[in-house]
Amino acid sequence: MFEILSDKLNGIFRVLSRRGRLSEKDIDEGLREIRLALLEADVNFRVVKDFTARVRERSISVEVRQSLTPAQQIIKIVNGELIAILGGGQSHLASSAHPPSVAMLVGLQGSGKTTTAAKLALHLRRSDQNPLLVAADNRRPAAIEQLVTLGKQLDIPVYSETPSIKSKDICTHALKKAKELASTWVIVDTAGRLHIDETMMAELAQVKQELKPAEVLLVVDAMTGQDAVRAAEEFHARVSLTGLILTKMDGDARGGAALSIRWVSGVPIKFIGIGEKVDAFEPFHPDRLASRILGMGDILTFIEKAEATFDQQQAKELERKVRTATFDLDDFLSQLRMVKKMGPVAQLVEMLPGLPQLAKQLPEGAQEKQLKKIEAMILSMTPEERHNPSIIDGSRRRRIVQGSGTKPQDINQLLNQFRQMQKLMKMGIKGKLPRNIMETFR
Ligand SMILES: Nc1nc2c(ncn2[C@@H]2O[C@H](COP(=O)(O)OP(=O)(O)O)[C@@H](O)[C@H]2O)c(=O)[nH]1
Ligand SMILES: [Mg+2]
Repeated sequence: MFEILSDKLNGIFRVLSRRGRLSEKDIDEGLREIRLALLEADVNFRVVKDFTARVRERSISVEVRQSLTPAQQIIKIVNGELIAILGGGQSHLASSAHPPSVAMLVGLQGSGKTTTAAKLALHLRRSDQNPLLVAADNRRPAAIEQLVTLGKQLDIPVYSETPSIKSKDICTHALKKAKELASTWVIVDTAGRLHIDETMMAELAQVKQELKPAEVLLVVDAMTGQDAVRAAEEFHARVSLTGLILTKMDGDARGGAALSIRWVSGVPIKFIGIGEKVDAFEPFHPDRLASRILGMGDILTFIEKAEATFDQQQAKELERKVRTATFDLDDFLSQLRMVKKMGPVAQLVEMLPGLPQLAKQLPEGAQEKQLKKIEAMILSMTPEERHNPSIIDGSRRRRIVQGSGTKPQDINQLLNQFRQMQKLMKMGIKGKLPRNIMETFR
């Protein structure tokens, strides 16, 4: 899930970051593409509209556009707003003051209710709770059987009765059983339908009244897109939900349900199901999903590291040199060192979107080696050579080769690259220049 959206967003950010300073028009163009990417991912149009309006409002500010890294600022804003539409922080399970706490699972048939009941019970037991599962889905004998089997497998008790008993009564008896077993949690698997209908809702309301649950959790299949979002709205209107569990997040759907459901329904996502196995289940973290969608490995950590390392004043000075084409090999060297200060290059590259593939093509440690070589060559030059490399002739080159333990080709390559950089600077293509040496890796 999310791969397509992730790729699209990364492409958009890559284009933006190549552009240096951003005009209002650049930002609007980027936003238009973000809007399209979200709509293609089946995100609810109201969510898309609100999201892009908020990102625009924050991105358009002069501080962002005039900053040294406008594209990265925008990625940060997008990340923040994604987290916001996903609910902000983590939403924990609520328990009642006196045990047992009851979690009632509701949802359409096939959404993954029964499987999720077992997953939740296992999750609770792993947090030192004592759960009891209740098979209140009396519509299909097979559903009772399914829960009993899962309970046996996990060694978690399951309360069940013959299907002829009303669900409300099964629940009454189950609560008694929970007292006997000193259960701290009771997890109730209720009957679903293929479609939302009046009988089901009335029955759920009755069961809810009986159980007085701490949690009414709607289990929805994330693969069903906007249908899942509508289901959340309707269930919430009828039985007033306390949380959502999104199942089948391991599927290859476009991710629109996950990205819309919290914002549209107002109900927090508490857990996600990520596979058929009973332990394929985890608490939902908006921030983790957002950074997964932005496909950034850990780009935020990278941005923070970069901000801490690249002194703003230094960067301004550098820009002045670029503008006046007085950037020399000494400046080049200090750029190189800033990059090195940030940590192993391979690790940095890992954190950048799109770059890991490129890094894989290089043998391990190759980038560091390359950087060390460049550093050695520049250090073997005299200050005059560094400031004005055009004076480097055959005999000077021999001296540098010996001093740095490199080959004449290496020096030629470095000087050629540097000449090209200078040429660009002289042409004054402002904003299109690599802002730091990392960009020469792009
Ligand atoms: N891939 C995947 N399959 C799931 C997940 N949760 C449930 N399923 C499958 O969805 C199907 C329906 O699940 P079930 O629990 O019987 O749904 P119910 O009718 O709502 O009780 C089963 O084949 C489950 O194995 C999940 O998170 N990922
Ligand atoms: Mg079921």
